[in-house]
Amino acid sequence: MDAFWMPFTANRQFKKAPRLFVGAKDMHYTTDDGRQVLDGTAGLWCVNAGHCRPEIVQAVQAQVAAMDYAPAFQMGHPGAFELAAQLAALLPTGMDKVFFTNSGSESVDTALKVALAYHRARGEGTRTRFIGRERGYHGVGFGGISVGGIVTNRKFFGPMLAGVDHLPHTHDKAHQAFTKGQPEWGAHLADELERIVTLHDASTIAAVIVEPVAGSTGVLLPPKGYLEKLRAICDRHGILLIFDEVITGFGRLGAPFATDYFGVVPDIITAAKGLTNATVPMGAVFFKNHIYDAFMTGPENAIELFHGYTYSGHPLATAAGLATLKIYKEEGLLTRGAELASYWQEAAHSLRGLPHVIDVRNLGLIAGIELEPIAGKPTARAFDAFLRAFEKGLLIRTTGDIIALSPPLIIEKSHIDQIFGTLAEVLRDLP
Ligand code: PXG
Repeated sequence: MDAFWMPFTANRQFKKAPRLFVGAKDMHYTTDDGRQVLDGTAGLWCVNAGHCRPEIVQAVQAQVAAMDYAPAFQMGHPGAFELAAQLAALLPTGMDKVFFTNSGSESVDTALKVALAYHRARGEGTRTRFIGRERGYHGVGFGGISVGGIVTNRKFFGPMLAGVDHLPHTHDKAHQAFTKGQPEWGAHLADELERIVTLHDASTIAAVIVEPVAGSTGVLLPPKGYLEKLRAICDRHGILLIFDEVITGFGRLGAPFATDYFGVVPDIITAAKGLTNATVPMGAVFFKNHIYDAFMTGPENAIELFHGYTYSGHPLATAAGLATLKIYKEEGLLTRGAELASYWQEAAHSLRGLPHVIDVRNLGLIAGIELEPIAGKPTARAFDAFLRAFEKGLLIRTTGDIIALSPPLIIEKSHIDQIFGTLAEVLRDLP
């Protein structure tokens, strides 16, 4: 156990009592001691079509046998063009340009870099600031932690990107606790962007980046009208709006993307996770056409964007992506969440009134259950709940003292009953 330095994990605690998965199928994991564990989190918000789908497995197997790798720079392979075209068809009108990365963190860095270069290409090179949001999570690259707003992800890592400012987060239990769906209260928090613009001047600001629904930080929902206001303020000041849809993309809210769900169209969308059903690592950034077009000037033999990864559009990832999109389409998974959302909502809110529960929030197939922290021991109570749920055959995810749930989109009502039934038992037993 010693050699592997595990990510975002209490290494010493884990290695004393390891929890290992060795198999997965549809809604379940198999542990190394042969137990079935219901996946309440789609892995880490990513296995949207359920585990080990044969069509995806076969597509990856066929691709690795036919061509393992093709150079990503100055060469191509058909799968990357085909996947980009199919993604463009899923995206809002006028957003047809797709850049491939290998993770959400890389997608965020790509989006931020393109935002800077875009303004520069248009002769507005003074636009170098980014505006993120408190409690935002945009991965772990230096760009992502700079615009992110989770203190533990930032404080150890020096000064980060210069010139970043943050909006306030939108969560306020006094006004919003136990709201079903989007809170009524809080749209005015978007007006803080206007204040920040006045402080720095619009001519210095490149882009605003937010998660339409903040996931990692404990399921924080946008108040009604909030995203619309951000869009309007960005438009007024020529600022690009980036939606980080690494979690909300690919059906999580019951619509293909959060932009569809909320009816607010950003200039750039970052994605990863559900893109390949997590079978092969892959991220993507989607751009409105005018952003791409701004780069397509100068001599035709000149490289337009000095950015990219060895594995941008990797053949195994594109094969997995194409097979995944086919399943999403054939099984209607990108809108399935809408059919189950009200059942999911009522099941989640049935936990209200159980010991330690101080808030329940939900949207699409996401739920957050916030527990009262043990005095002086933040995160301990939720982690205890995580261990107890795992013992009872349920995988949940905790962040701080918040339980986050985001099951595969193939979930059935009986699984929903099992998730919240098990959680109710866990909460009743929790000290
Ligand atoms: N943006 C958002 C909105 C994310 O949620 C990333 C970027 C970074 O993606 P990569 O692929 O670089 O990890 C994420 C990742 C959790 C959890 O349990 C969430 C993420 C990753 C791991 C755990 O909340 N989100």
